[in-house]
Order: sequence, then C-alpha cells, then structure tokens
Amino acid sequence: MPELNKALLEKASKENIELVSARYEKQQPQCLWGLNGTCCKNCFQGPCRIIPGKAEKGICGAGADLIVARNFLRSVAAGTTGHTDHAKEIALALLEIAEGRTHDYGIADAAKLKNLAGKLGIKTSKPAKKIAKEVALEALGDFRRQQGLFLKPEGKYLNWLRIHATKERIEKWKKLNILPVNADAETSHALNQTTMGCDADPADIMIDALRVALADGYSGLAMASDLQDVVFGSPRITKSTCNLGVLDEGKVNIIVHGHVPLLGIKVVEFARKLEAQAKKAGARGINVVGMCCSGHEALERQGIPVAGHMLQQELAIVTGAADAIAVDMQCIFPALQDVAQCYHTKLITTMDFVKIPGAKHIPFTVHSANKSAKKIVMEAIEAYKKRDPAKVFIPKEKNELYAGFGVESLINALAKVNAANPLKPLVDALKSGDIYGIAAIAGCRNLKVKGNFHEELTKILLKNNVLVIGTGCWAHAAAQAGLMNEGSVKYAGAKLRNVLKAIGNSNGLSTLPACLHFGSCVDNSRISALLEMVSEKTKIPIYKLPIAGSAPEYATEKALAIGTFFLALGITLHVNPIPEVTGSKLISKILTQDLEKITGARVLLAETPEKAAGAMLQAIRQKRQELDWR
Ligand code: NFS
Ligand code: SF4
Repeated sequence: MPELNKALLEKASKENIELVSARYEKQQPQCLWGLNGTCCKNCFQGPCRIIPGKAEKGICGAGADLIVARNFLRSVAAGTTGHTDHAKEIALALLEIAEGRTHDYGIADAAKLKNLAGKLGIKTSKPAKKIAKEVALEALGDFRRQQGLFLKPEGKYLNWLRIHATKERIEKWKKLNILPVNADAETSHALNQTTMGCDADPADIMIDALRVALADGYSGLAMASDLQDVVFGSPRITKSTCNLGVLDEGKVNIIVHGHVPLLGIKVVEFARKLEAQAKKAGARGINVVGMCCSGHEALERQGIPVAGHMLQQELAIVTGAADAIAVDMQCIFPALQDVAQCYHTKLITTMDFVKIPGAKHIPFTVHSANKSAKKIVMEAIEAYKKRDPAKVFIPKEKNELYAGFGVESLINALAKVNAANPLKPLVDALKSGDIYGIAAIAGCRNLKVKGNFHEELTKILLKNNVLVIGTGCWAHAAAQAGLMNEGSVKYAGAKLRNVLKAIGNSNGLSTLPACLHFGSCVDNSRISALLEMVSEKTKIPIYKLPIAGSAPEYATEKALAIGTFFLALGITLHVNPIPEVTGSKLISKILTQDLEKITGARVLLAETPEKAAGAMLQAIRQKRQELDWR
C-alpha cells in the first residue's frame, strides 16, 4: 500500500473519519472472477462466471477468452471516452472563442495555434481567431466524420493522428486496419461489438482495442493538450511546491480538482481578483492549489502548487484548512462529501453530469466561466469564515519541484546546448549510453500495490542512467519523494547526472531534476510527441528505440486506454496490478507475447519495483544491442 501523510491519517482516525484505505480493507477479499476477468454482465441472462471444469461457457456460449477480451475492450473504450470527451470540450470552447460567443477565454499561444494550423493544412496568413475557427472545426471533424459498418471511407482517418503519428506507424496501422475514423464512433462501436451475440473472435477484439486506443491517444490526449496549449498557453519549465503542506493556514484555501483546465485556471484568475474580499474576511489572501490532473494543468502553465494525487484527496479535507474544493470530472471520489460534511469545507461540483449529493452545484460553462469562477471563490471566502481553528492541522510535508516539461519547453532548453540542432544532444546521449534509455511512467496510485511502487521503481531506473519522464499521479508521487527538485540528481547514475547538469547549466540552473514532469494524463501526448520526434529524427521506429513504459499503480479505465495506446505506438509497457485478463491464457499470451509481432511492443508483468525495473532494463538493453548502441 503506498504511504500517505501519516499525521493526517492519525488525525482522521482520531476524528473517526473513514478514508479510502479503510474502505479498501472492507472490500477484501476481492472477487476472483472480477480479478481474472471472467465475469460477464453484458446481458441479463447473466451474470455468468467461468468456472474451470464446471462451467467453461456462459449461457450464450461465450468462453473465458471471449469474455476477457470483451471486458478488456469495454474498459479501454470507457477510458477513451474520458479523454475524447475532454478534448471535445476544449475544441468546442475554441470554436466559441473563435466565433466571439465567449469572451471569458482567449488565445494564449498564437504560435502553437499557427503551428497546428500549418500541420492541418490551414493557411496561417489570417487573424488568429479565423485560424482558431478552422482548427476547431478540423478538431471537431474527428468526432463528425462518418463511417458505417458497411461503408468504410477510403483513406480517411483522424486528423489528430495524421498530424502527429510517424509515417512508419501510420503504414503499420493501415495494414492492421486499425486507423480510427471518428473518435466517438470508435467507442460507441466498441459497446455494440461486445454486447451479447456480436463479435465472438477474442483476438479480433484485442486488435480492435488498439484502434480505440489510437482514438484515445490522438483525438483524446493529443487534441486536449494541443488545444489547451492554444487557449491557456504552452507549459514552461517552472518551479513550484507539492504535497499537502502547500495549504496555507492564514489564507483562504481553494483546491481545484479534476481534469479540465477550463475550470481550474479561471478559479486561479478570480482568486487573484478577489484577494481584497478574502482580506476583509480576515485572511491573508487566497491560496489556490491543485489536486490530481487539474493540479498539473495549472502547475505547468502558471506554477500553481499541487496538493496531491488521487489517494490524497480526502486527506486534503482532513487538514481542516480546505475551504472549498471545486471539481469538474474524473477521479473525484464520491466520498469527498462524506468527509467534507465533517468540516466546514464546501465541495462544489460544476458539471451537469458530475453531481454529488450534498455538494453545492455551480454550473460552469464557457459562457458563464467568469461569473461562476467568481461565485466559487466567494463561496470559499464564506466557508473560510466558518473554519474551526481547533480542527486545523496542516502537515509539514512539502517539497520543491520543477514542472512544465514537454516537447516545446524541452526543445527550448536543449536549444541552449545546440541552437542549430536541439534534439542532437539528446539523441547523442542516447546513442552513447550516457542516457541508457528512456522510461515513461504514468498512471494513478493504487492501494492494491505493495509499498511505494512509483518512487522505488523510479529510483532504480535513475540509478541505471535511464531518463525518467512521466505524468499524472506518478508525477505527484515522484515530486513528493523529492525526485523533481535540484537535489534529486543525486539519485541519477553518474552518466545521466552529467547530462542533466550540462543541460541545466546551459539554462541557468544547477541541473535539470532527475526526472521530468511531463504534465497531466492527457499530457501523455507530450511523451508520445517527444518519442515520435526522436523516431523521425533518427529514422528508427519507436519500437526499436531503447524505451520502456510503466503504469506501476494504474487504477482507472483511462489508464488502461493510455497503456493500450502506448502498446500501439510500440512502447513495451510494464503494468501493475496484473490486468484482469488472467482467466484467459489466450488473452494473457496476446498481451505479453504475440503483440510484439504485431506492434513491436508487449506487456511486462512484475509485482515489485525491483522486478519491474529489471524487466524494463532488460527490454532497453535488448533494443540497444539490436541497434548496436552499446
Ligand atoms: Ni490519470 Fe489524472 Fe491520477 Fe489516474 Fe486519475 S488523476 S487522468 S487517471 S488517478 S493518474
Ligand atoms: Fe452470460 Fe453471454 Fe449474457 Fe455474458 S453475454 S451475461 S456470457 S449470456
């Protein structure tokens, strides 16, 4: 079980507040059929469970392989909707901005807008808003382009895949017949495909999971990051603070939690505007901090401190100093209100499809953003007046971190080393072995895993001179463990340390941090973009490069979608906990072996950080040998 803020856990237990770990214990032992993936509820003759030797088939005749494959595809599709819905919100917002129907948002990065427009084939010699309209329509095209089961439009596929993927991958995916046409259609089609009496071919279903995952990667992750950069600005390398110690006893504390920066960044803006109101209420000011991916979005663009990861959301309230938590969507525990009602904390929901009984609902749209953000901040100030000082305990856990890495900011930093050819220093270091390989670590925190998997795995890889880049709740964990500040280079092997120092020095820093914060979970697109760039530059396909991924504590369906996207890209991926596929030998074999012949990547299973690091290093070593990079 990952370690959480100990003093706060004790406070919660004294105050008789039930937290996620207690609920986890009460769920033990967890259902074996659920864990091995052989429970089917896809029709109401069921539920059916596969019992080897007794009931090898469900009532309709579906066997273990089929049930496991269908469940897998359904989870990937569900996870994908999280990201495609997110991307669509931003595309729609950009259209509203472009057409002047909202003035609450604008265009913060016109250069990125032009760059995207250029890739999409849009003329850039016109006013930014006109370009923005066309870019938004091209983005929305990825949700509108129609295909039927009996009608496959020749050569048409997602715009966002076309502008990002390498030629090698596009050819590969074309041959596999998995180029997605419409991001929404892919996910809804997956539901039809897996309902009772449709596709009965488990291997076929697994290949189709790759297509859905490509929709996730491009018209989910990449589109969300790209358009958010346009509207809110691209990330810059920035220094900030993390962990629950970022809450400030003397100020009105507002936590923005969820995923879409449309909300979080507005709250930051209005907190600045309403400082005087907070002072009138007796506070020293307003302190906005982020939770989960909303935190990363505000951190990478504005340096806003990040309070914590998914498993710390309830603890933030237990501090007694959280005056308001404003949430949008995803990874928001329904338990938040149960905890909030024990304190003065105002839980504020903002989206029509994410409501929590007992919480205050303030609808938030791109048209009402300013008004709603002001209301949210005022609610927090009102709540602050009711704060009980006797219940306040802010833990001292707080660490510095550098964040804001991504393709643009990293290229800028590398350009200080080699202005004419910024990628060269990185590629040279990879070739020479000064950087032994690149590890991309992503995903949630999960109580099911033993110990601090994220931190331990990262440290072992660093020691072996592997450059670690990552996102999401991994980034919270790594930053809290001191793996993202200047002092963190001590964890890096000597060769990697020299590279980090050299790049840092050229940028006026003593060093780059040991591992690089690549942002929120949709920002996994920044990782794929970097790898795509290295692949194009070296003319070596991603699956041949010394790269390995890991989702060592994944918990959400979204993480499964991202993991499958990495596999489609050709990134060999360690996952933990063991995926819910063990009830089928066929599906387990497809993921851990056969997939390598299909996409060039496979799943690595390991239940300890040592074993995971060993498997990832072995995968990297093998690629180096095949490339003759010693
Ligand atoms: Ni990613 Fe971000 Fe965290 Fe997991 Fe949830 S916050 S979208 S899903 S839990 S990493
Ligand atoms: Fe059972 Fe088949 Fe229905 Fe699934 S689809 S619940 S296996 S009858």
